[in-house]
Order: sequence, then C-alpha cells, then structure tokens
Amino acid sequence: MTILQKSKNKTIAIVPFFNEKESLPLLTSSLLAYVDQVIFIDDCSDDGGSLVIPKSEKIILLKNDKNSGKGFSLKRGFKRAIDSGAEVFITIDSDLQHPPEHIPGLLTELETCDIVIANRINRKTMPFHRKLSNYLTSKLLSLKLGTEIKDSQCGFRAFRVNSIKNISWRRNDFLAETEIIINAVRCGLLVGFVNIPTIYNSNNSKMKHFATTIGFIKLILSNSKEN
Ligand SMILES: Nc1nc2c(ncn2[C@@H]2O[C@H](COP(=O)(O)OP(=O)(O)OP(=O)(O)O)[C@@H](O)[C@H]2O)c(=O)[nH]1
Ligand SMILES: [Mg+2]
Repeated sequence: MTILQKSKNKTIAIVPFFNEKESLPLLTSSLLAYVDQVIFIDDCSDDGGSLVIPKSEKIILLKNDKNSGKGFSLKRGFKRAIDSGAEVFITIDSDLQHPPEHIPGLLTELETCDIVIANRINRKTMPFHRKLSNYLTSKLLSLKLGTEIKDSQCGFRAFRVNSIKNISWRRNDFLAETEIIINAVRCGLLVGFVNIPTIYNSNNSKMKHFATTIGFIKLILSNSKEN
C-alpha cells in the first residue's frame, strides 16, 4: 500500500479532544490524507479549539454540552461513524502523539484482526511515571486476558466496525479504552499490534496520572463479568 493509498473500506477517524487548539490544524490536514472522513468530538474545550477546525464535507464536528470524558466522547464518535456508514474506524489522540502516517500500517494489520492497537516503542522520551503506568497496566491486562496486550493505554487504534459494533463499555473517562479491550477479548475478538514511535513533544497531559493508574489497576483486577 503506498503512503497515500486509502483503505477500500469507508474509513472514518474519530478524534476526541479537550483543549488541543495548537495541534488540531496540522492533525486535520494530515488525517485527511489517510481517511475518508474525520469526526471530531469537542469535550467542552475552553480554548476555542473548535474554531480552528476547517469546514468541509469530510469533517463532522460534535460538541459535548459539558466536559464528559474521553470514553463518553468515543461513544458519541463510534455511534456517529456507524450512522455515517463507516466500515473501519481509526481512533487517534489529538495532541500529535500519534503520527497519522502509520494509519496504512494499522489498516494492513486489520486485514487479519478485529482491532489493531499502536504499540509505542523506544519509550525513552516517555516520562517515567507514564512508562511505569503503561508497563504495569499492559502486563496486568495481558495476565488477566491470557493474551499479550502490548500497549493497553494507547488511544491510536483501528477497528473493524462489524466486529466492534456490539461491544459496549460503561466508563466515560480514560478507563474506557481498557474496558474496550477487556470486553472485546472476552467476546473473542482478535487484537493485533503495530509498532509506532513514542512521541512526547510537550508536557500537556490532561490525565490525572496517579488516580487514573489506580483506576486502570482496579478495573483490570476486578472480577466482575461486565469488566
Ligand atoms: N473527550 C475528552 N478528551 C480528552 C479529555 N482529556 C484529554 N482528552 C484527549 O485525550 C487524548 C489523550 O489525552 P492525554 O492527556 O494526552 O492523555 P495520554 O496521551 O494518555 O497521556 P500522556 O501519555 O501523558 O500524553 C488527547 O487527544 C486529549 O485531547 C477529556 O476530558 N475529554
Ligand atoms: Mg497524550
């Protein structure tokens, strides 16, 4: 597949964002080289981020009434993408940590899987607490599910719509991305991984690190069938 060649299936990128005004123009133009449409979900940003998103028939902008979390925004994005006839979704963070030029690689891997998650390698630039959190939660999740989950927290993912459309999740925050993996694997879906570089170009993380890591661990250790 050449770099600008798109998947033959209708592919929609789903981009939840909160206060990412600086990143959105470059992200938008890069994404449109690889996908048919982009759905942005503005989670009540107060930096005017929605205003820098270009108006185009290839762009859908949804706005939450109040800050409702990444998991809630992903739910809205998934629903809208299904309604728009997507056959493949790409989820990608809006802070330029996930290079869109890796989308063709994710789509190639998706030919033999239901979900593909980008696996950040060479994590030298990742802050120590993020490295530790990612390492611990990925190891614990792999043990729980009996299959290797190389990067449980990475939000750069590709999904086959037919496989994922019946997978639901309860969390509305960052934990949703872990819950999606648990529910998908328990439903027999196949998860693949594609290596991408680790990019930390600024220190603007919005995650409450300690509380979120404890939340990930509690979710993974929970025995509830719904988790
Ligand atoms: N919808 C929504 N998205 C959010 C919220 N907070 C952050 N995001 C988005 O979720 C993505 C990831 O947020 P980050 O804070 O960078 O979290 P992360 O990438 O897991 O953490 P780092 O490794 O520290 O960068 C970014 O695209 C954010 O804009 C929120 O409250 N609601
Ligand atoms: Mg980030």
